[in-house]
Amino acid sequence: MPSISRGIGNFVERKRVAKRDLNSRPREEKRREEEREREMAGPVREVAAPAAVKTTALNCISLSDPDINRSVSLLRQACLDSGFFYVVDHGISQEFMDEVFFQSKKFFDLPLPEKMKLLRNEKHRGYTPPLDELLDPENQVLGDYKEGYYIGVEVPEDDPQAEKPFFGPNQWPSKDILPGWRRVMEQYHQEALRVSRSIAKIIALALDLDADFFDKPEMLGDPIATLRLLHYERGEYFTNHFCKASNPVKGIYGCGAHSDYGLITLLATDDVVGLQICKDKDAQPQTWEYVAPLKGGFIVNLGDMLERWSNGVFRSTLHRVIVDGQERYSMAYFVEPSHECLVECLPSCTSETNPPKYPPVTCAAYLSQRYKDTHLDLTSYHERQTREEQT
Ligand SMILES: O=C(O)CCC(=O)C(=O)O
Ligand SMILES: [Fe+2]
Repeated sequence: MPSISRGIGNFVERKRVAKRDLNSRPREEKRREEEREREMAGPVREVAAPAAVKTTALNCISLSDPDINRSVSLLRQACLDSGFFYVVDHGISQEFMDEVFFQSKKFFDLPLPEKMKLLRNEKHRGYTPPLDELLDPENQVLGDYKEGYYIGVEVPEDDPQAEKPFFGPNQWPSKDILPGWRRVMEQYHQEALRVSRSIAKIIALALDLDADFFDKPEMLGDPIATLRLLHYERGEYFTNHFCKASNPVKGIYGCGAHSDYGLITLLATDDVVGLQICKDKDAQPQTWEYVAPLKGGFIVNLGDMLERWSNGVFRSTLHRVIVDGQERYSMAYFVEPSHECLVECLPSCTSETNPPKYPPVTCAAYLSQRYKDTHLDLTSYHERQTREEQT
């Protein structure tokens, strides 16, 4: 298992190893070869769903708690311990959360060719099919089995901001197919941003900064905030012999081990257990613990940018998803600052004896590299389409 990359330099280095492999044998080709091998070997044994899995205890922060000192202390402790905590009383109603999940399911229920019409574009908006992403190349054979849908900040085509990476118009399923879908997703995006800003205030206080530290224009003024709908299928994919149940021994995961890239992630899940965290990414062997779903609440985790800002005091935590034969839906809301934001060690997190551990990096440059390293090159889809059209 890789230890998590500490600077962008290390990250690039680790991924370069994976890239070399991809270059010598294109991933699409490797994928087919693996499929053939699997067919020959017969179905992969399904890992039985754990009857009663042991889950880790996480601190729970209520956003309506009038005692801000208690919230700050709970959050600080969580950030030092696991980098994961629950957030409740966030002001998004259970009915609305249910509606977002319902709409998400409706999209993933569409036939694959329909979803492929909305394949993610170079701005990272739209549909990501299974195996589009490879988060942990050292331990995964093909890629993540989840499928997803990216929805970012809606920026019209003619807005000068649309020239920036990650900004531009979203891709929306046609109203005839999914009426009301866009409205629900846009509302959820806005609500999740509001919740994120409230959490960022508590994080700032926990780092001995002013409460509005992350509210500055270059921080969460014009953030790169991305909603990603996720679906972990239970069944089979590509061929009848190809089982998608996670099997760590064989390098099959719903979502491979990784840490998120930005400030924080707000994760909403259905009630199917599957998320695992590794509190100490440097320990060998690594210990993985399940996180229990919390109906109506968010599971919040810290991203790599916060680890960099805080000079490693608040750590981004390695996590992954094991799908044990049950279909699962989740929604991740990734909160990243504005494009030009320089992520560098905060004055409150360094001293003469504790110099900055990471070089400063702009948000857009850092994110672009991370997306490039983990997602399939879009040209491989175009090549496949051309091949299919020719045959
Ligand atoms: O689906 C989940 O529970 C986690 C997804 C995740 O970690 C991610 O998309 O970054
Ligand atoms: Fe994640």
